[in-house]
Amino acid sequence: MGNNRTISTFGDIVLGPGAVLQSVAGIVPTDTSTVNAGNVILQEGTTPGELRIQASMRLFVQGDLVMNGNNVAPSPGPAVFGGLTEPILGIFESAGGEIEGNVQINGIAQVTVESGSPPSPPGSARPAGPGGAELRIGGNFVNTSTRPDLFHLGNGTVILDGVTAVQTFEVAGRVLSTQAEMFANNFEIGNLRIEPGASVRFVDAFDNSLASAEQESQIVGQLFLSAGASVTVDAAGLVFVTCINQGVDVNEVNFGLFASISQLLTPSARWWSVVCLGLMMLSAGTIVLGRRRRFQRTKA
Ligand SMILES: [Ca+2]
Ligand SMILES: [Ca+2]
Repeated sequence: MGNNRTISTFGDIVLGPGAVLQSVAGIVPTDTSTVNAGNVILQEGTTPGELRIQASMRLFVQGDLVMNGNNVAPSPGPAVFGGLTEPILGIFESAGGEIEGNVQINGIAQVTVESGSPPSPPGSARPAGPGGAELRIGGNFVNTSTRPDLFHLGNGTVILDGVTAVQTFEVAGRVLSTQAEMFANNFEIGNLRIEPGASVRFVDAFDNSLASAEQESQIVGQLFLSAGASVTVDAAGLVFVTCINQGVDVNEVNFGLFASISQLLTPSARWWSVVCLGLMMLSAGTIVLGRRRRFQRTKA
C-alpha cells in the first residue's frame, strides 16, 4: 500500500493465510493512508493473515475486528508440528484503529499497539492523549488468548467509546508482587481511556493467564475516566499506576477490585494506619502525663 492511499469497502476484508496488508517501504510520517471496511477478519496460517498500520494511517471498521487463532500453540516456543502461526494486528507510531463493533481474539493472536520506546520503569509516566498509537473500541473486547507474550499494548492507548450499549471488557492479567512484573507479558495496557457516555463492564469470563486460577485483572499504566462515563468491575480487577478520574463512581460488584498498584503493593497500609493511630494516642497520653508531672512538681 503506497502513501496516502485509501482502501474502502462496505464488505469485509478477510486476510487469510499469507495475506498481508501494510504500508510499503519508504513510508513517510505524514502518511494518512486509510482502510475502511465492514468487518476485518485476520486468519491464522502457516503464514498468517497480517494487518499493520503505522505513521498516521487509519483503520475504520464499521463492524467487528476478529482474529482467529484457535490452532496456534498455547505456549511460547517452537511451532508445534501441524500447529499454525497466529494472525497479526499491528498499530505503530501515530496510527489509529477505530472499531465500531467488537474486537474479538478467538484463540491466539499477536496484537501490538506501540507508540514508541517503552517507558522506564515499566508502568511509569506514559504518553497521554492523542499523538500515539491507539485502538478505539465501540463494542466488546473479547479475548480468549492464553499468550500474554503476544500481546503488546504496554506502550499504546486503548479507548473505549461505545455509547449505544454496555461494553464488556475481558480482563486477562494478574496482580503480581512488583510493578515491573505486572508490566511484563501480563496483558498490560499503557493508557486506557473511557470516554464520556461510555458504559463499560470489566469481566473475567475466560481464564487467560493459565499460571493462576485466581480472579484476573486488567493492568493499566494510566487510566482516564471521563466525566459521564459509567464503569463496573464485576468479579474482575481494574488495576492502575495512575488514574485521572473526572468524577466517575466505579461500581465494584462480586468482589470486583478497583485499585492502584501502590495500594496493592503496600498490604501493610491498614496495619500502618493502626500503628500511626496508636502512636498518636501514645503521644497524646505522654502529653497528658507530662502535664500532670509538671503540675505535681509545681504543687510540690
Ligand atoms: Ca480473563
Ligand atoms: Ca488465570
